[in-house]
Amino acid sequence: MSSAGLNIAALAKRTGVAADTLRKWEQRYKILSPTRTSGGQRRYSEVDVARVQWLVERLGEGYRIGEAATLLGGTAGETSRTPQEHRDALLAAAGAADTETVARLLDQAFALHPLVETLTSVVEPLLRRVGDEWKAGNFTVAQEHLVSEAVRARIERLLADARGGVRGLAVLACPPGERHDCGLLMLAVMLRADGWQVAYLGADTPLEDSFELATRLDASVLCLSATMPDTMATLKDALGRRDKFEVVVGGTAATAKAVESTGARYVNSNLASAVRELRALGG
Ligand code: B12
Repeated sequence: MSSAGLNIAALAKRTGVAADTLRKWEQRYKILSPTRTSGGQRRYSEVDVARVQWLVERLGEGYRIGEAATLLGGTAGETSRTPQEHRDALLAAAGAADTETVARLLDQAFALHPLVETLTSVVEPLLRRVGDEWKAGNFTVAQEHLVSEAVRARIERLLADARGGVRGLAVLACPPGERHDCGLLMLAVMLRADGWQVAYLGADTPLEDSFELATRLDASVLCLSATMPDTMATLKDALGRRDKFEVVVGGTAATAKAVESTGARYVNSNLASAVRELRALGG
């Protein structure tokens, strides 16, 4: 922080929160971390400004101050976490099997960073690191489940926030035998945020059922996700039919060559560009 910093009156002016209220928040919830001048006067930093502004936004959404302060983390300094720092803190909490901290850090990451950034810079690398740690024998299956279930629960909450469908309808499913659905769930949330109506069917869904539902709902697109090589083998045998909607395949086991040989469309796995490509298809 610059040695100058803001005094309480300046902080109040910047944030629109009365100085008395700021003092109360500081004492009761420990959400600010002022430094002191040589004369003992408090000086607030830009991080403090950001923390107060963040709290004001939460209050506007209907949170009570105590709840919002808890979400913020209580200990001053946490809001300055970058997405990478959030990811590392989450990995450490998973390593310690600390479910409460995993849930709180996830809430915080989604509250503080833009959606696409939280998904691509916090959640996705976190899940991949967890997979690496599991493969290396450093994480148990229980620790891996702890993270993937917490992530699913948090993202499902986002999906439940209904938005009006200004674009088309997308059906999303994992083919039979494919249980990895976190990536597809992320795509579903991004599509919903982009204005699509979304029918999310999730893991291990019979292909016939996905096609039938997409037809019945008059969907613009059916998105299928393949993580395991076996899933791509299943798809190779089952696609290649003509439907009124586009069939799009993505995921780590999907390659452009393999997907296009089935007659379906390959869409690159990067979330932001996938949303743009899908928009062009029928959004
Ligand atoms: C969580 C997890 C599980 C969970 C899944 C829970 C769930 N509901 O998803 C459970 C416990 C069920 C599981 C089981 C297994 N798993 Co697992 N798992 C993982 C882990 C740790 C994370 C997966 C994940 O969510 N990744 C993050 C997401 C965001 O990435 P993503 O899926 O690729 O999605 C992104 C893109 O690909 C894209 N995308 C995805 N789908 C689509 C679709 C479309 C249309 C588009 C446009 C884009 C798109 O969007 C996302 C964002 O960019 C990975 C590690 C890793 N490196 O991923 C291992 C991993 C995938 N698993 C693995 C294995 C081996 C297994 C098991 C065989 C283990 C076992 N012996 O039982 C089983 C198989 C289960 C099955 N039949 O499917 C291996 C796969 C190796 C391989 N390629 O063959 C991995 C890589 C672990 C490792 N390092 O070895 N697993």
